[in-house]
Amino acid sequence: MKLFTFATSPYARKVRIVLDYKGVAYEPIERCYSLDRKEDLRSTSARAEVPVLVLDDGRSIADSTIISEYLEQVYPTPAVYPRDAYERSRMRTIEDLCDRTFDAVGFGYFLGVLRKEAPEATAIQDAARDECHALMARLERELGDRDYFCGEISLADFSVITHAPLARSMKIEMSDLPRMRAWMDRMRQVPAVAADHERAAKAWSGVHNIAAEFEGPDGRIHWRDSRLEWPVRHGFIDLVAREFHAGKMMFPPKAN
Ligand SMILES: N[C@@H](CCC(=O)N[C@@H](CS)C(=O)NCC(=O)O)C(=O)O
Repeated sequence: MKLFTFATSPYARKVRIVLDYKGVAYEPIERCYSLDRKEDLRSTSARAEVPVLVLDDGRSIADSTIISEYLEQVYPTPAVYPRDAYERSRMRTIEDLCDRTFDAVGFGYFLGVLRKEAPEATAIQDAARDECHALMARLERELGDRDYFCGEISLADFSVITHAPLARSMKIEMSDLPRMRAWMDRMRQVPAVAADHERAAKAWSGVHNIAAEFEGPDGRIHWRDSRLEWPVRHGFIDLVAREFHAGKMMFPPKAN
């Protein structure tokens, strides 16, 4: 199997952790359509996003949640879905919180870093920091006194671990989050998570210019669904409008 992946993408990282945790062999292919405009990813994925899993017979599956569900069915052991139905729904809720909200908070934060000359630059970073802290507090409550979010280790843990370290990058005070701090240390002991951490840290250490990580050859940035909702919800609609009118936004291709 092949996996179209990108070292700093939380969605691609989640799927790589699942593959590694289950011991499934695959060939990783680094792609990011907005940055490299390579047609092989574009022709495999309707939304031109990573991750995409390409099976040995050429069929492909896009979207981290859908790929994880496929992997769980085809490679059931070790399981990454809880057996209990309610815990499984909690797992999906936590994954969704990461995919929709945590991801958008990180995107908003880095947009503020990238557009440092914009009048809203400080305010958007502050709003992201506030919401990141609120998300970490929510996860602290979800964790409770468990070792892992849903009892046994699951996709919920693999989703959160690709986002939670952002709190440290944003210099968020974590003294009121003792369970999350202990959980992060616990997760780093899992070999598939440690391998992911190493790959992501190596990729971020090579990022000397945040623009290179965001802007494609024509200066456009990939936007979609919740990444658009977040700055509008926080009142940064003028910043979004300026990006739009300056032709700096690109969206997933229209359905065909
Ligand atoms: N719902 C998708 C979201 C995937 C996604 O947004 N991937 C981003 C990377 S973090 C991407 O490929 N963006 C396209 C681009 O930047 O060209 C999933 O869960 O896999």
